[in-house]
Amino acid sequence: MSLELYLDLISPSCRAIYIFAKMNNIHFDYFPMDVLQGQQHSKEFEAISVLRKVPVLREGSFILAESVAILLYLTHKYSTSIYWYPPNIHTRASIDEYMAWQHEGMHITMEKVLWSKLLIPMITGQEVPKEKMDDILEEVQTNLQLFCDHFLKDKPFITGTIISLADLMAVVEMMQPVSASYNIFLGKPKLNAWRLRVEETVGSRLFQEAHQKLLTIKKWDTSILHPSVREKILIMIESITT
Ligand SMILES: N[C@@H](CCC(=O)N[C@@H](CS)C(=O)NCC(=O)O)C(=O)O
Repeated sequence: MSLELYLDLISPSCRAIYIFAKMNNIHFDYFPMDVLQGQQHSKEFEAISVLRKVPVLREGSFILAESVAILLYLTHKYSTSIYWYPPNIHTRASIDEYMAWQHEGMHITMEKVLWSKLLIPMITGQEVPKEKMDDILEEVQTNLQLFCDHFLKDKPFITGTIISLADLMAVVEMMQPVSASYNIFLGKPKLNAWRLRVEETVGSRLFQEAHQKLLTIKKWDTSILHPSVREKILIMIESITT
């Protein structure tokens, strides 16, 4: 039974799964998706997942959404290296803790920078008002500080001396502002050293491959937006600017 992964590498959680599967030599059939073109709303994809979001895993009749669930499933099912999600109960709990925190503490915050600094101006031709931008960037700095103080501390990686699922999920999120020319690692030597360690462990080639679409998003042709995506964008603009 083949393993199918429906991913759009523009999405941080999809990049984490892509990198994880490649690093662990998990063979999968890759179904590249384009959420900015609304492919998640197609009849074919809706038949696979009514959630209409990526990532999605399909293995025969077994279908799984949600990146954390997918990563854990791959960890349990395939013989992945033990350090990704070690059996020690406290180490495992620390990884779970980060993965529970990251959706609000990291994903939403980092996504806001990508949208407000790059995508909204690209799509609407209008800059996000400076006060709103300042609020967003302040939230980013606060959450990065929380990440450093609570999760990373003075360790090379979140769980200690070796990479885990938590590091992988964190770094792909932090690349979102980078694609909007807001390098959150600048002026943060400890955080930057951690990022370089993660990138080196993943392998620069695979890291770049997984991030290529995101880092060239400036070339995206916004004149051909799917109507549902345009609608979502308006909701996003509203939530950022009001
Ligand atoms: N909590 C979900 C989030 C999934 C999600 O929001 N995916 C986004 C890409 S990052 C998506 O598919 N967006 C398309 C849409 O909302 O229409 C996970 O971690 O997998």
